[in-house]
Amino acid sequence: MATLDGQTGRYPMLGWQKRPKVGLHEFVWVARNWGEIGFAPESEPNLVDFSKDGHIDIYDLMMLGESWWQDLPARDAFEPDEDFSSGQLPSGWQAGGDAGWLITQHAEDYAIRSEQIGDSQCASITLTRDTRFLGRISFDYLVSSEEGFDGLAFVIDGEPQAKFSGETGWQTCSFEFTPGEHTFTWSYCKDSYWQAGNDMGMIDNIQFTEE
Ligand SMILES: [Ca+2]
Ligand SMILES: [Ca+2]
Repeated sequence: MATLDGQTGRYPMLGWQKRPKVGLHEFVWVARNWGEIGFAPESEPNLVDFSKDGHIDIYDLMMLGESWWQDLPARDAFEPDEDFSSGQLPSGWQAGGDAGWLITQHAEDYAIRSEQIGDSQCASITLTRDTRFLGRISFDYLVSSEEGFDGLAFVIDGEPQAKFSGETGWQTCSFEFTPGEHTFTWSYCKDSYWQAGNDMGMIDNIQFTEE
């Protein structure tokens, strides 16, 4: 079996350069047929991994193998599609409403948080994704707000999916979507009076998986 490229810290890659995100069944097929596919150690190394661009490389296969070993669902081994680890708001995220969202640090990690807003205002951020599969979006959120009155709403294509309010601590949630283009919006909104806690919402680790 090929080994990791220790000099660059990058990983060799297996084909499918121009494909959209590869489904789990294809991923499993490649893993099962690993020995027959062939692998050129001198081939172009690739920085990005399966969860980010649909390419399957040896690192992804190692993670898949680990997940099998632990008898866990394979997708638990995937990395998030967006974890804000660059420390900058990634392109494609559109601010809206009365204010937007900003990169913020929590512990030794980056996430995004709603900008400070006044009463009766909303800070919103939207991500658009064209997906070719029936899927599920999951993300981590933290809300610190006046419970029941101010909070974070998650909306898909204008349809509210959930509202989180009060002191939530970090939680994870997930929602289904159909194939096609969708807008995913996170809005921290306040009613006309009062505030509590840190008065904001945070999100992190956005992940798209095929159902
Ligand atoms: Ca993060
Ligand atoms: Ca309020």
